Amino acid sequence: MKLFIGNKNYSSWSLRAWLVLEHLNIDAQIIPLKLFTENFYSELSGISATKKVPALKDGDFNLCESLAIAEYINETYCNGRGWPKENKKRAHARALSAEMISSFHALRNAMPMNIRAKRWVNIDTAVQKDIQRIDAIFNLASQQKGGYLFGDWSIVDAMYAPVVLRFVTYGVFLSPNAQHYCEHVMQCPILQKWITEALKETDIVPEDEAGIERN
Ligand SMILES: N[C@@H](CCC(=O)N[C@@H](CS)C(=O)NCC(=O)O)C(=O)O
Repeated sequence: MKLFIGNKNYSSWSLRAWLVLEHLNIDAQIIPLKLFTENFYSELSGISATKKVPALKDGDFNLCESLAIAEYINETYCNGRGWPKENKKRAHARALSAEMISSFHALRNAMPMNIRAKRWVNIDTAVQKDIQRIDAIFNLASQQKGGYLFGDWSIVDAMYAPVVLRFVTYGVFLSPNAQHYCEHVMQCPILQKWITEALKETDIVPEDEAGIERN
């Protein structure tokens, strides 16, 4: 199996799919591609219908879209252990994952994932609204044992991990419980492995460079 990903510093959707494979212990060859280059689009031709990453190749089966990749891995190789066991928690985790895909455009536009940067950006009303909603979601972890949104790690935590990284990059202030969730996510050795590799990258994607430097 092969997973095509973008630059680790910038590619939030790639990170989500990669985290799912790593947390669920699924072996795959990782193919790194440099975002927006000619080679990126030619490598993805015939593999990713959207010409975007992440893209999965499993034998002759090709799949794009991070959440679909997570579901495919979960069903095909993990016997469902990627989601919470309890059906209402599982439904809630799926709803929050769908919300991640469909929402938070203001936050995502204002604060692109940029792991190696430390910046300030203008937080307007729309971005503040997104932060407040995500803060409420992150508070869910405080009602569970295990540190993740539904206790043990599940796919929904992969969906929100890039947001945690954005909050670190842009120094966003959160409620104590939401901050505690972020710290728990940041301590995960799997995420730290991605961060370490992201910090070694030197390519710059100008459209994902936002804000002014902070200490
Ligand atoms: N909804 C898609 C989004 C994928 C996406 O936007 N990927 C970006 C990189 S993070 C990409 O490949 N961009 C290349 C392009 O837009 O040409 C998913 O969940 O996988």
